[in-house]
Amino acid sequence: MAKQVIKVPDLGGADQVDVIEISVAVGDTVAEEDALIVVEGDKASMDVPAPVAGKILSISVSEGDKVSEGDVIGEIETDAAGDSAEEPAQEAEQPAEPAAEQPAQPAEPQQAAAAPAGEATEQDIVVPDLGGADAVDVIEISVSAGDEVDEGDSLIVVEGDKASMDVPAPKAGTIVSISVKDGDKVSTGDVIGVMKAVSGAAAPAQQPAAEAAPATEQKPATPAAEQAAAEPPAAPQKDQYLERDLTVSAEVYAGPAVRKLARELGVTLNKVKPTGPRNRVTKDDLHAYVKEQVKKAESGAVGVGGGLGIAKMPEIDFSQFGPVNVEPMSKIHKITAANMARNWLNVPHVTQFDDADITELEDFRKSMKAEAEKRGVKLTPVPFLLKAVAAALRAEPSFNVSLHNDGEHIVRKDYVHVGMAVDTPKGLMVPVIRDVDKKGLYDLAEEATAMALAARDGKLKPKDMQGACFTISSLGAIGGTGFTPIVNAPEVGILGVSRLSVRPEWNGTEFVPRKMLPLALSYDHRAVNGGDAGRFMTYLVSMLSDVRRLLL
Ligand code: CAO
Repeated sequence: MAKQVIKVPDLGGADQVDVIEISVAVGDTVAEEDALIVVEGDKASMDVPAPVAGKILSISVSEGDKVSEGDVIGEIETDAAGDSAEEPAQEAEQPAEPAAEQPAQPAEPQQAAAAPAGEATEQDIVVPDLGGADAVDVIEISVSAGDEVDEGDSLIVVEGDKASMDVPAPKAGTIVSISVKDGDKVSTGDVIGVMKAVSGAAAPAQQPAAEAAPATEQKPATPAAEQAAAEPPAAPQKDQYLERDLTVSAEVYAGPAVRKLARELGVTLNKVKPTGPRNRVTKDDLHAYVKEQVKKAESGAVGVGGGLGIAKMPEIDFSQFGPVNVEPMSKIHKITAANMARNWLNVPHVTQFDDADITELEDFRKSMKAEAEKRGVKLTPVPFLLKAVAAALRAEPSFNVSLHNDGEHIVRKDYVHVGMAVDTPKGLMVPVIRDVDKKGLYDLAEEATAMALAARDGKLKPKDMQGACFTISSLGAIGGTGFTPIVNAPEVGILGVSRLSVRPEWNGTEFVPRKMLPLALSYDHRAVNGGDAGRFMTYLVSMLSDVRRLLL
């Protein structure tokens, strides 16, 4: 065992950077390179990594302190034998960051030729010297085309494994274009956009080498934290982080370790309330946010800001009430359960009811039954329903849509594929009959029977159950006077069909017995409004009530 002091590594000559996060506590065991504290200069933040693996004996700085290269920030106990207790081991003074993680100042001299003061010249914006590293992540785009920027303003933020930094505007001017996006990878010298720079006496087009801070002038593996110190002070010094937090609420400031943890936890950083210096999100903020979400979910509390916050079902031992047998659910049953819950919770349902007078349709169907059987086809009401639904989807295309995932578009479909719910011993399956609007009654009858058989025999392929625009769920053969079906999203409508009954209907002079088919149309009220639903249902009923129109 040996004790070793931990010192702030090479900060590229910069002084007095802020300690913005303490990532470990006394007693913690850390691996070599684990983040111990996070420091931040004006334009970059970096982790100070553990120089060796070991146990943290002390941390002598606090959040908000200022530190410089060589400052002692704590002590670590290592397994290595023979190290002096007083002298820091070699590693403690080594530059902390591998080159890949230390984006530095622009190494590229500015490309534009010197121009008279005040004249605008277009120039490429290039990724500055990343210390030889390749492919760091673009994690933020801070400007867009047309924005006016001051020299040194952040244009994009890039992040390596342990440090993030702003890529600053090489000059004051106007952004013409930014050619990278969040998630792209960039390397030194990559062009990330074009700007119109305003040349002036104070900012010559060709920066002097000392100001450009080319890679060759830097100490090897210079940490990112204080790269900005080498920059010429352009616009009045301002706190970019604070300013951007106030103006662009979507932007979040956090150290690389916090960003990494947020990614691991699946937390969107801009939902977390920052409590760190300069409104930065700390690890504690992340933990507090996750704890709060878990608590909300468990208590069932519905937050003002949204979230379903559904209370968990209590665990019940049913055997205390009588004998029970616990069986595994089939795969289909589990998938159906998950889909139903998802659709029920996500889709604001409305169900509209009506009865179709199918007396004539039934007379026609019965008259055709024998002929159909000769052709090997069973003519039930389902093929007629398929045909009527297809006609209604063409006549009232407001139902032949899906909501786009981006929440800003509607997908209108120019095909008519209809799903048919089939009750099978293993659970509910919904095969899809394609191009229903182009098929005749016999074809539909044949296909519906074949699909129902395949479903019951477990022979449907995944593609047989994809692509429906609308679903029919017929419980007519089973019974019931009505039910409210759940929309099979991303479809926006489903027709529930119940058992027909013979009822006295008033024809204007007398009551006559009519065969009435109860229909229930559930729809997603985000995509379809009541008027559209009313028209769709009325059209559907008129088609089913007038078999001649249906067969046209
Ligand atoms: N009213 C009265 N009788 C009806 C009817 C209705 N609405 N619909 C069908 N029938 C009759 C048929 O005409 C047939 O009688 P005949 O043999 O005398 O002609 C009989 O009921 C049996 O029909 P079927 O079940 O063989 O065929 P189908 O075309 O009516 O239905 C299918 C096919 C696949 C839709 C059906 O078998 C099925 O699985 N339905 C259940 C769907 C379901 O589970 N929905 C709920 C989903 S949400 O949980």
